[in-house]
Amino acid sequence: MTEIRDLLVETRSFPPPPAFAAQAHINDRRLHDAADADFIQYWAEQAATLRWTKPWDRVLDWQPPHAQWFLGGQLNVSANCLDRHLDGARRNKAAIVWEGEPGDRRTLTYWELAREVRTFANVLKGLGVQKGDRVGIYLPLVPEAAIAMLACARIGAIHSVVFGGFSPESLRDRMNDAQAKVVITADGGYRRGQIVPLKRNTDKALEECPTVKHVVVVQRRTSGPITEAHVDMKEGRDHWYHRLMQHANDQCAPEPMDAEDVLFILYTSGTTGKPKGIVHTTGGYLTGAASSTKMVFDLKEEDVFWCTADVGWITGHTYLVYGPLANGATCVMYEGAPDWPERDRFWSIIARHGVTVFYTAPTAIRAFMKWGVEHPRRHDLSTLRLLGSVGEPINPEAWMWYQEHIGGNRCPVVDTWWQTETGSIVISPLPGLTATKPGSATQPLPGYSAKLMDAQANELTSGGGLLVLTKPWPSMLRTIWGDDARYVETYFSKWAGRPDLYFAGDGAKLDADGFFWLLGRVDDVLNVAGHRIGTMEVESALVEHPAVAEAAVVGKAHELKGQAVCAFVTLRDGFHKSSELRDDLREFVAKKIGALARPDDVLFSADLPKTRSGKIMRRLLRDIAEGRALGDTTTLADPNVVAALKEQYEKDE
Ligand code: 6R9
Repeated sequence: MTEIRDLLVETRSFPPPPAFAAQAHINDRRLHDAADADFIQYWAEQAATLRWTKPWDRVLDWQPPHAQWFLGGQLNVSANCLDRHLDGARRNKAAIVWEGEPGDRRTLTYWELAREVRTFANVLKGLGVQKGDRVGIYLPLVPEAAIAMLACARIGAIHSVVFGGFSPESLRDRMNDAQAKVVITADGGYRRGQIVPLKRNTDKALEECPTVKHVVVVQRRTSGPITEAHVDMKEGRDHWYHRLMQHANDQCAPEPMDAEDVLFILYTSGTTGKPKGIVHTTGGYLTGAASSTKMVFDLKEEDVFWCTADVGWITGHTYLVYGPLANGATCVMYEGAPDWPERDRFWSIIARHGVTVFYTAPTAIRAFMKWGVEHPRRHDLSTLRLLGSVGEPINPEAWMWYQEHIGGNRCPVVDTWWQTETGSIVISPLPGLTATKPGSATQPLPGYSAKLMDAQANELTSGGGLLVLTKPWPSMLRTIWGDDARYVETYFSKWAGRPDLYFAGDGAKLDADGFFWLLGRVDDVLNVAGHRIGTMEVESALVEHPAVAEAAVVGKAHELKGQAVCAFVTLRDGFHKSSELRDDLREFVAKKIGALARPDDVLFSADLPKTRSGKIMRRLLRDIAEGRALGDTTTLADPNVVAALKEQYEKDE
């Protein structure tokens, strides 16, 4: 069990500002009461806010651990996110307000976005993409990322977005697992003034992706195209996006999709080296995305919503694309880093576009705190009315800073707990109703039953335990792509004989008001700057290096990133520790997985602490990495190993 933080120190509570509550969509408990009385009926009402082309026959079919929602119903996600808004005044409303890192800008109205999506849908059809085929998306955060996702949805193709910061090998593995037919990429993207060579990475990945037949390349133009120098177009396989778009028809009727047809696969880290392809379907996912966006962000017609996540993560899927567009909102999209060209970039974006609702991650908030209040102070942030946080537990002091210096003490702060697997927000304040406490995600949204349990499936009403969802929900993952046994094993086998209990992998505490305080992962998954990284993934990368015999990776508390990757390695005979080798190993991991997995520390050791059955004791390695007194070492095969390691670590620091 994760260590239990002392909560008694945190007694601050902030009721919704009366003016906010008065105008909020939700300011009483009626929806909670309705959901508690009949959660099936509640979800049916939420789903009914979408446009269905055929009504469902049955709301829920629950054969634990497999759920199907809105069976028999048909709808199309792109029609819900676009066509629905084209009849009235919304057709001329900005759907996406985009800024590139170098300062280039583009705004797409709903009308324009819909037309781009239909045209690109025809481009995909022209490349032979059919309903059910998988399409990889490996793009910088440009409007074409949303266009590509929605175009797939329009024709019933399944998209799998891969974060542009991932390596060629990560892309290769995901495309092979998904058996993708087409990959959509760009010549490059911008990050901290540098060009990310996405097409070159794609070329490298595709050397070993036999199923991929076509590549569509978006030209990322700024003052001049990135292109020529960076891009090698392979005849017959590679096509420029803008050329294909010139020749494609702009009419494309939305494919009627069954509620349970797959909408997308998104890969996420787990406790083994192989990422899991999380499968989300059409009707349930959109129901969760649309309803939670409206409730949690109190979304109104005139809002300007900015979710800072990249589309490569679930937060970008649900709260940058599908949730806001299903609600007909205006979304801000920004390609680059928060400190480029200066540390006030985010605040200048908020002022420039009049952002009203802002959703970001604790790791960013901690960096803003460190950079100082002079940066936000230089800008007019008075349009903001609501702030959100997601990705990891937010430290109470970061929460307070966010509320005061960004929200001007007038904006409620919603700390939203959820996962790639849950598809949409599960535990969060409702900003017009819930009295927030800094550091607590508060309580489940209506229709969700989050509980705390011990290892024997006893429900706990206070103290620390494991976070469990005891009832199915529409936007839940349906399976792991190609590996249903792993789905059952990972999420529904924690408690023997209880395949109905979803194990989230997080530890939590409940306070006297029944509020949840998330404590972090209880499995071998790290959370580095809000990104999930499996310790096994990093270990597997390390042992591929010729110098490495064995590797153990643990997380180490980090001021800005929450956790940093810390690697312990033993070397093969003939190799010796050196600072060059340490740097080489750090870069090796960055190249294999992506820069976000680069270890902060690499410690060379003659041996790793193991139990008598041969399991590496990561708990002890964590103690060492975080400079704590060693916990219980009695189960170790050789207690001297860990003592020597600790001494060495302290010397190296
Ligand atoms: C949405 C997202 C999921 C894991 C999750 C938990 C952590 C996310 C959190 C939070 C505390 C919050 N997490 N939000 N922990 N408070 N508000 O981040 O999805 O990338 O799949 O990560 O992130 O540990 O299990 P994903």
